Amino acid sequence: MIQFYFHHTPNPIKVALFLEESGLPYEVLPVDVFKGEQHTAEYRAINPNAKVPAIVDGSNVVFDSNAILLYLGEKTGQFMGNPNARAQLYSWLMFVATGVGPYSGQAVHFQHMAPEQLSYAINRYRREVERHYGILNDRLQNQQYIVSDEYTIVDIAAWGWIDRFPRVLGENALDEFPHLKAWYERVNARPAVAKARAIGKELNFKTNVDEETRRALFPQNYSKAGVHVS
Ligand SMILES: N[C@@H](CCC(=O)N[C@@H](CS)C(=O)NCC(=O)O)C(=O)O
Repeated sequence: MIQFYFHHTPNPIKVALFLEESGLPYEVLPVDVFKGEQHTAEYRAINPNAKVPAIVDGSNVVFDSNAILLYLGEKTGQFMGNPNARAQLYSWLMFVATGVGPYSGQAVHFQHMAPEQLSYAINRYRREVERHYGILNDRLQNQQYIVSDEYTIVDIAAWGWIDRFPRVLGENALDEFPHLKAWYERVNARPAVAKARAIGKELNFKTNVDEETRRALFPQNYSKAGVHVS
């Protein structure tokens, strides 16, 4: 049984989708990142980066959503696409892992979480996300999924963040990217998406952003350079 360290945020939901797609048995272990549970010594022994998701699969501990998707894809042989397209799968997975994900996260941060509206930062991250969306839109013009016509872990990884497009770029953002929008609707129609979305609905995660939450999510804003404050 896989232990799945979860919070209802974009990176864990990718892993939720894989687990639901694959049918692997798992149990959900909530980590309330708004309360700072990611910083406990027990959790940092599992994920030294103090973020969700992470999984424990027997003696294997895996952190980072994209590493987990690769690990589970290789473990099960599912959603890895055609072996002849492996170079493309790695390339697009890293494009999502290092581009779409972190830039979307920073766009959300500077628009919705930062104490000041810094137009340079907001513009920088929004424009980059728009550029990434444009690259995916072009890629999807003539094929159903990101690597090829086959649904893979790259679609699962991208879906976790594209699902947050209203908060990242605004309610109508996908209208400018019709092929990406069609892909998003195609992935959303998969039964596993509804199941992944339902995970943790019964969990009472903290939702309000107060001083405790700001300290939990942005500890570097409260520490001296190079000094960790837990
Ligand atoms: N590269 C990591 C990023 C993980 C990440 O940023 N997770 C967020 C939730 S989506 C988190 O744990 N936030 C709490 C925090 O930063 O303290 C991954 O893909 O797993």
